[in-house]
Amino acid sequence: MNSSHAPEGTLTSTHWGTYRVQTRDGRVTALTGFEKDPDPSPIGQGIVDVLEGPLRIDAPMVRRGWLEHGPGPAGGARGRDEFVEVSWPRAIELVAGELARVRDQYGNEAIYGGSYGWSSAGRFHHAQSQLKRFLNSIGGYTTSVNTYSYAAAEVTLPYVLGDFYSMINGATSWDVIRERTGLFVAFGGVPLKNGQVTNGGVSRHVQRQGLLSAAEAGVKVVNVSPLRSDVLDEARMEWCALRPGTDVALLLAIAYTLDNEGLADRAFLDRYTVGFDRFRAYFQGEVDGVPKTPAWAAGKTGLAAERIHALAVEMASQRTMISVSWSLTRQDNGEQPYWAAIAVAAMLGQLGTPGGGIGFGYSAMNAIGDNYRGIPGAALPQGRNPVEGFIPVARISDMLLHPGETFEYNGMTGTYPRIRLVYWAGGNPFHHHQDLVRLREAWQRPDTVIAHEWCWNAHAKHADIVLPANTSLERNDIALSVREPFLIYMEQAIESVGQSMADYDIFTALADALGARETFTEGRDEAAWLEYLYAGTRERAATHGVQLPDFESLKAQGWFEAPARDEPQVLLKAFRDDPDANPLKTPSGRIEIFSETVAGFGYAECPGYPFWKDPVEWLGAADATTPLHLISNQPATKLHSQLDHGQHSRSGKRNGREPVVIHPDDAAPRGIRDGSPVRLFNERGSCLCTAVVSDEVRPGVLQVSTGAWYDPPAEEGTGLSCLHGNPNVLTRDQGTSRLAQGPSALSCLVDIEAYAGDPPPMTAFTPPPIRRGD
Ligand SMILES: Nc1nc2c(c(=O)[nH]1)N[C@H]1C(S)=C(S)[C@@H](COP(=O)(O)OP(=O)(O)OC[C@H]3O[C@@H](n4cnc5c(=O)[nH]c(N)nc54)[C@H](O)[C@@H]3O)O[C@H]1N2
Ligand SMILES: Nc1nc2c(c(=O)[nH]1)N[C@H]1C(S)=C(S)[C@@H](COP(=O)(O)OP(=O)(O)OC[C@H]3O[C@@H](n4cnc5c(=O)[nH]c(N)nc54)[C@H](O)[C@@H]3O)O[C@H]1N2
Ligand SMILES: [Mo]
Repeated sequence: MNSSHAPEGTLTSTHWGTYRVQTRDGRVTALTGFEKDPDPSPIGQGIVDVLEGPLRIDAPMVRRGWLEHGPGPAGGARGRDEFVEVSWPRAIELVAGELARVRDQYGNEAIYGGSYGWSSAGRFHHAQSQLKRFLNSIGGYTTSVNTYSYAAAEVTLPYVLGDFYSMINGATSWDVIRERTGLFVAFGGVPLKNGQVTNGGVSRHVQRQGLLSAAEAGVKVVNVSPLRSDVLDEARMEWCALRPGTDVALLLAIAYTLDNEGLADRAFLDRYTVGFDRFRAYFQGEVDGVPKTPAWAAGKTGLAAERIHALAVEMASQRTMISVSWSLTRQDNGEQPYWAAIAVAAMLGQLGTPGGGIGFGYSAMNAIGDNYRGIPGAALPQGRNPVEGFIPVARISDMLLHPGETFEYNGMTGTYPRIRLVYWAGGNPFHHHQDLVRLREAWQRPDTVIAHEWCWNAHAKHADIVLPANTSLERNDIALSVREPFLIYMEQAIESVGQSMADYDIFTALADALGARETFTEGRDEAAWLEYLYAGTRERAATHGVQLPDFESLKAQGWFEAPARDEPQVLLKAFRDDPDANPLKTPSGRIEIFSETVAGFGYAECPGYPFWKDPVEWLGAADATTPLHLISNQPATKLHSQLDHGQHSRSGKRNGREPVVIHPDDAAPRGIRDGSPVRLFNERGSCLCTAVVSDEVRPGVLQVSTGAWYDPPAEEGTGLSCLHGNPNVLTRDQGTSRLAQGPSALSCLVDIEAYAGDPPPMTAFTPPPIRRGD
């Protein structure tokens, strides 16, 4: 071995890539791409300039009003008060005391520990698992179910295809698409910006190469999206710029065309599906008197009827892969687009063939379509939660504002508990939730809000007690994702910044104070847990035919690469080969184009087959007050709100604010020019942005990436709810439907105007007022 060529720096893993950490004098100077990654993401570098500095939370902090008056509803002070620095022993005493008070007076269900969010990569220090394990060790908590990413699919696909996660992870490999696919119809595109990320840690970025090599091999890509940039121009792309939220209408008209022109594969439908005739009766107009013709769909989608007809015929004439982006589920009636796409794929009869059928979100993450034998890793055991109550994750404001009221979800009726204490570690509700003005009001209701954070974002600013967490550069960990080829030993690169601590050590101190230390730690420290989790991972890997090195060898090498699959992956191949031997996990074992179970729930908006209902907010309902549709999609320069304060994300802003992309036809009549400060608004809220005038959006559509740190003005009367450009002050806080109650952020109407005068200064990147040294 020639050690002079060994790469410099310890390895770290993040959701956006694996990097070598360069340090000098105990400080991080750069994150350079892992030598095994052909296409490293620049997002990683974003942490370097913010690891230390004014926005790093360097000590435990308590909101002054809480410290002086004790727990109780905050009446608007949460998010406005100053903070007081306290010592760690005092912070632990306050938090443990408050947990004990709430538990003893109101029971564990009064503690909300759903704590949704992505946190950082690393199996052991996964903040949400740490929190849940801790809360279970003291008697449990009210939890949340499903995700913000695709709740509607998580609930619906088990009824239609028997499962959702195996459908994502089982996506047909890019290699197969390159060789076998003729037409790739991408609803929501193949956005490479998103392929920078995989949850659990990316090691080798493959999306760019996957897409471009398919295009070079002759695969034609149709980008069905309001945004041209959802597919690289180089990728032989045809842009089909439909109105947002109308994919179901388009798919119904494709189904109608296939059926009426004798292009539907009846043999496939008979053998592999149930309920097609119920669906057929609907799209033929027998149920509501409205045949779902291309002309009908033209009125919904804004696409020409001829174009819709031609697309259907083109899809039936060759090997066609339908890709449906996850964004389609985060809208009003977000249960329906996947169901409709599955029905069309079934009519084409290509499910389970190499290069044909369906894929759930190519490039939604890096790992979709890769070709590795995933390593099924052991995770931190969370223990048992004796509290049975839960909420659908995006119903948090409803829960806080309407305790005791009922909600419908997936065929059952639940009751919102009365929450006294909210405990969050590893997520940012003031990033991810819709209608932040409403959330901010709801956030005043509990007695106490506790947050573990490492930076002064809106989530930290809206807590009563803020406990300073380490970043993953200040801890040892193991990263692996079942969807990625490398297992990484994440070696601590620097000492803890300020008084920050690992979430694990914070919870250990709290568990100790509450008499649960042994239950929480099982006598292990970080090193012992890593050995324990690695041993479990090694055992599991062996049962999957992957031999992992021993722990010391892994630490020495830094990484382990899982072998590629023997055969490239083809989604639903086993089912197609033999549906009797390999039935789906649906009641019938077949694809349920009509689901008796869902129909049995009696939800008018989900009759049990793919169904169109006009959304509440879409261009079909645009009027003089809200004429435009706002798309708030994933940001290219970061993951959600993480590292928004770092240099890389800031370099993507315009005049320091979040850009809004607007079509020239919408900009001109409003006197908006490229670079103009603008105000976006609707009845829920308003925010400042900087205009980027471009024809890469469809007319009538605005695009603002998510992730700009929420920045409510300190003063009343500015007419603004956010000074920075967080689109979630505009989005609607409404469940997708009663079936999944998922978030419906992408169904949102707004208006925009040029902002007259000097915009007020931003405060998102200023820490709150802090009183030190009491
Ligand atoms: N309008 C709109 N809204 C959306 C979406 C959309 O498309 N449009 N998308 C939704 C989707 S898909 C998602 S997944 C959500 C994402 O929402 P979140 O996952 O909540 O967003 P993040 O910004 O990743 O939040 C992670 C937080 O964890 C903190 N953190 C990082 N490492 C650690 C650690 O080690 N310990 C602790 N204690 N904290 C840590 C970070 O500082 C950050 O504040 O947003 C949703 N919101
Ligand atoms: N860089 C980066 N990558 C990420 C993330 C990130 O924050 N940053 N987040 C990760 C997470 S948590 C998730 S869940 C995935 C999400 O993956 P996606 O849901 O696929 O991501 P989005 O960017 O929200 O949406 C993809 C595209 O869908 C288009 N679109 C929006 N509405 C409609 C519609 O009604 N119809 C059609 N046909 N198209 C529409 C938008 O133009 C958008 O660019 O991304 C992951 N990858
Ligand atoms: Mo997500």
